[in-house]
Amino acid sequence: MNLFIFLAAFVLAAATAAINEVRQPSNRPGRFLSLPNAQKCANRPKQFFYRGHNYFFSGHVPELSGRKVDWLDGRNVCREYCMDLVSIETQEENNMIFRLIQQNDVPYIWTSGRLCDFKGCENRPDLEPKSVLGWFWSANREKMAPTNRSPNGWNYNPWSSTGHKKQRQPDNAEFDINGTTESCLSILNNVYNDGIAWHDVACYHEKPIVCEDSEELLNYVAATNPGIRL
Ligand SMILES: [Ca+2]
Ligand SMILES: [Ca+2]
Repeated sequence: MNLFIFLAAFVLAAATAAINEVRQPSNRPGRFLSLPNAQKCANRPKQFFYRGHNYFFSGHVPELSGRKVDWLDGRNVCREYCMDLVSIETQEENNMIFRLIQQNDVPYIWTSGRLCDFKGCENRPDLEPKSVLGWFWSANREKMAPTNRSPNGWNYNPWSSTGHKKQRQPDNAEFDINGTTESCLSILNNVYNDGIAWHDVACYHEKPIVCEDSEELLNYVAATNPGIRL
């Protein structure tokens, strides 16, 4: 029982922290992160597997194919399956996702990448300048490498060297057009004649998604559903 209370409090705290990420002026009001659905977690699509995590591309799941969602809805679709939008910590994982996009001619996908520009990110000199040091993976709240160089252990920088303004990404280009910040990380397939590459994009755009197992949500569902097979 104590474990349950601890886990419930933990998940609630994590959800509350994450809600701040989505309270953007351009977002619809009153939107929250979804909690996992134990049945969906047990039957989640397992399209491929890497370092202990299952993944799937929404275009390959009958009930999701053809569906495009904004960034928060993308997180929530994944979270109901005890997953989250993909977070890309290694070059090998990135190559795997790039290959998926290339082989299936996918125009773009959402990742869990997010700019720390919401409540709770203020007065953090370690996140400045935001365009270089302010990015993290929402799925596990892990900080990203500086955007202006190759991450440690990688031999290329996954951020595109061009975009709408013909500048390196992230460029926050949409802000100049309509005042919307480009706070979410999408992988675009040659949209700017730049191959498959990372771009900062405004979070309201609707895209297909790649989901990756969330250890936090799987552990929570395992602890609250004795005997469940995940
Ligand atoms: Ca990952
Ligand atoms: Ca951009």
